Amino acid sequence: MGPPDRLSRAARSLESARELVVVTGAGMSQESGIPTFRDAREGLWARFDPEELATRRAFREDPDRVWGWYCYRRRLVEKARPHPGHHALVRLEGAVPRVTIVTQNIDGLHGRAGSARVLEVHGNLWRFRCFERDHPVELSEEEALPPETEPTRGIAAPRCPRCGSRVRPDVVWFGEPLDEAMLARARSLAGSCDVMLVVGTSGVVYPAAALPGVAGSAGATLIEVNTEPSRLTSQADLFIEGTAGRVLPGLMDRVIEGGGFGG
Ligand code: BV8
Repeated sequence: MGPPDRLSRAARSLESARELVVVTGAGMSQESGIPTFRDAREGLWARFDPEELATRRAFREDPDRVWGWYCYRRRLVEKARPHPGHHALVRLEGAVPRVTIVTQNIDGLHGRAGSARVLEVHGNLWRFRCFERDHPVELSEEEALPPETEPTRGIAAPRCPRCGSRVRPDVVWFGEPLDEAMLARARSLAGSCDVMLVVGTSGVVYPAAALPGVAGSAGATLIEVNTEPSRLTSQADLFIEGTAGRVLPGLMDRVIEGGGFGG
């Protein structure tokens, strides 16, 4: 009998886990048809440099361009469906006592798949607030998803009914702080989990990219699933090469075979 393969080794760790934290990035949504930020450097997305557009400055200078970019992304997300990898993470909740997903993604796919505990540390592009005063704003379907236009053409951002300032997506832009309470919760979970699964993230963007280090320093087992090594791979106890949509169901099958809840 050869050494247990990586999936089986990872399954053994998950079976004995009491608290699992799953950190996900854009690679988790890639098989749902949403381009990652790295892919975004090519093709159509080349004109949309997220680090340039996902900022207060870009919105202040050209709100219609930034609003149009988010409308385009909402249309992509609206057409997207959770894939077997998202559903495998939901199934994990039946095999590990406490599972929390800490996602950098703003597409809401983990929630749509049925994951019970999701921390959207960078917000959600289906929620809205106004630019000047952060008033929460409810939009109609028509305003949130205007008719298909050229993704590069600007779309006039709606106005806040309370103060008249432009409406923006309720997401964390570069240079903006994450929600303090949510970040504190994510850090606390990272420090107390016994296994952290890191899926589909390049580990470039902070402070989210520091979470695996918090977990590893606190003695958690770090398992990474990615199509290629990332900036976090050197910290991982186990690196499983492959896509989220294929590796996670395979991992879950082995955990079920192993008999579910840790002893
Ligand atoms: C802040 C929402 C401070 C918007 C996003 C050190 C400490 C703190 C901050 C910094 C720091 N150093 C630099 C900073 C500034 C900055 C930062 O980290 N910059 C980077 C570029 C160096 N951080 C910030 O600005 C943060 N704010 O710290 O504020 C502060 C404090 C007080 C007061 C004022 C300010 C805010 C960061 C959040 C920015 N918002 N998203 C939007 O989406 O429009 S970030 C956005 O980009 C994503 O959310 C995500 O976080 C990041 C993209 O990374 P990934 O998700 O990893 O995606 P990527 O494409 O890079 O990689 C995909 C991976 O998947 C790859 O590894 C690939 O191999 C793999 N893959 C592909 N396909 C698959 C796959 N894997 C599996 N299966 C597949 N099928």
